[in-house]
Amino acid sequence: MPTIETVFSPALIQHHALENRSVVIIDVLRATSSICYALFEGARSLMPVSTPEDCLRYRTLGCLCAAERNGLKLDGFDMGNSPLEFSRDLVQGRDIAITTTNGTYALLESRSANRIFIGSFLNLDLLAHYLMMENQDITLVCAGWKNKVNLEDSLFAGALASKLNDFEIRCDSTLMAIELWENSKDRLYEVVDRSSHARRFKRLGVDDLPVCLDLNRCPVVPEYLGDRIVAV
Ligand code: 3SL
Repeated sequence: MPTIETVFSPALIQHHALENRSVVIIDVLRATSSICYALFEGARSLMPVSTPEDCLRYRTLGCLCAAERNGLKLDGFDMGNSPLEFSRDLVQGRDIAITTTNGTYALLESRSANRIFIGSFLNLDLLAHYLMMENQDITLVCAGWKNKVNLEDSLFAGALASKLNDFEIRCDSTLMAIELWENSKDRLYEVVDRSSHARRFKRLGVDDLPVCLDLNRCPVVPEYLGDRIVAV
């Protein structure tokens, strides 16, 4: 029976062996939601990179460049990190270099994994179905906020884990995530709206909770292959 583990923060990755496992990167608000949205809207690929400087280098290759730090779009980039910025008319057929505060960081920190997938509420059911078919050991990596645990990524880890019935749960963090999900799933918006990142959004005038919590809006399975994320 394959196993499932949950890592609540990128700071904890060092305590987990990711080799021979599939990883799901989770940054509900908003990087992994934006990646699912962009691929569903027809983007060809997304290249996660560490720094805004690295990101801009891709412009000479004809890529769109997306950069966010501390919740804000950086000046001089085509888009920040709101899913709604990745509209079909802008992204269809395009490659997009992207750097974000936590989501792309968590992904790049997980590169020792055998395979890396992208999870969000936008692709929950299809991703769960795909992972069941693949039947590999899985580690759910929550991006959190600057190495701190956050509510929305932990919730999503619980939502996904609760659908993976054929997996053996080996760690308390997965049990905790499932408990959280079971206690919150009937009032998802209300629970996430109390999170620190939702409060940060309110301060910044960002209104992306509705799109990021829109269950199964974007049925895609994004996988990081080589240096880019594509829909498989
Ligand atoms: O940290 C990240 O990767 C972002 O998702 C943060 S934000 O939602 O764009 O503020």
